[in-house]
Amino acid sequence: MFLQGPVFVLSLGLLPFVWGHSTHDQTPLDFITKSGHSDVQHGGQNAWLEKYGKQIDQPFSGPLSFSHLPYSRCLEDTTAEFDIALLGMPFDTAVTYRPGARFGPYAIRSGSRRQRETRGYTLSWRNNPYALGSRIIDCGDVPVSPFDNALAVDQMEVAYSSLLARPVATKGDAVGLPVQTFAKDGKQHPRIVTMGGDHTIVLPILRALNKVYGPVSVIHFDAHLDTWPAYPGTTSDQSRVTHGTFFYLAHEEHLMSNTSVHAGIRCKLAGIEDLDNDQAVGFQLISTDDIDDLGVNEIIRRIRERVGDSPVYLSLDIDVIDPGLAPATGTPEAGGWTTREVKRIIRGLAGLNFVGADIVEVAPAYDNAEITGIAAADLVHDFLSMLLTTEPPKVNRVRGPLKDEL
Ligand SMILES: [Mn+2]
Repeated sequence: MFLQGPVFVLSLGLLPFVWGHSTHDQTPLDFITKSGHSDVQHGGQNAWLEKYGKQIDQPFSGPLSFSHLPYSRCLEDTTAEFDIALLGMPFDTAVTYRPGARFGPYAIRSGSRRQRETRGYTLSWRNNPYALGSRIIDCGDVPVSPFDNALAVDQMEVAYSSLLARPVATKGDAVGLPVQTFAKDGKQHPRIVTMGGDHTIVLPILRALNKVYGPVSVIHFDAHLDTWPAYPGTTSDQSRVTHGTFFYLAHEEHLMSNTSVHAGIRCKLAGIEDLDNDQAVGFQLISTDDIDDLGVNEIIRRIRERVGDSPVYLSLDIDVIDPGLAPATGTPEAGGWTTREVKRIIRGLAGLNFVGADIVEVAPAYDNAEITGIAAADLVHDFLSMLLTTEPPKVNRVRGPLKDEL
């Protein structure tokens, strides 16, 4: 045996103490049992089930999926059925400043813990996106390489393409959605709400969407243009692929139609020539200050007019929101929109021909009290209502009982 002479003797010497200590530890349990705090007659293997019922997940407990939704590793589980998939892309190795957005999917899921399917009705939308007949599940995260960006970008494209190619769980006309599709194959395809990840993830997403839909318009909420051709000092093809250049590359590859729009821009520029380049890439620009001069409704009108009836992809960089309200991001810019303003604009976009959406650049290492993760999770809830309704909700004037409204 492995017990050697001196050790064995020492162990025997300790035995009475260990035994006595152990017996003493049982005493509190015996006391609880006898005094009725623990139910002895329900001591069998189903004691919990018989006495308390289901093992429910509370807001602060249970495994982590977005809003406690059904979770499936959809890339390997080809039987998973969905109309909308939540998908994490934990990629952050193409940033120009703070890294950390690889933890974004985790932070958004964590920020969603007080949300759930059975409590998803909002006054602002007047609906619960989980109760509209479409199947929404969390498809987990794409296993992206943190060591090789070319490999990671390919992994994200292949993953996105795989899920786009799955059949929808529910036909659109069964849940009041348009049956018209912009897909080249004439079929309805699932829609994916991607949780980033740094903004580079949009390049493989647009590549995947292009194969199914052709070029799409992009509605881009961001403090930054992300249309720059390259960063100073760039010396290789791979180093052109960054979270500030992916739209330029997408334009080079003809992945976008020339009808895209930025909203919330306020970053510093090299000069006016950046805006000339931005226009050439295909974007109109709504600045952060425009919300004061134009108002929310005019911003909504301009976005809708710009993208029209084209297939639309929505990409939201959390840094569009003021860093006071969403500090956990890679390249914060002071003086942004409030979370409430962004949510109101998003409500005004319902009914456009959305083929997918994302929220990116959540980097929770820089967060305080989960403020950014909670804001991002709430915006994802808005995305779901936006994707599943055919027009913006009417102006909200709910006060007390709804009788007057009905
Ligand atoms: Mn940005």
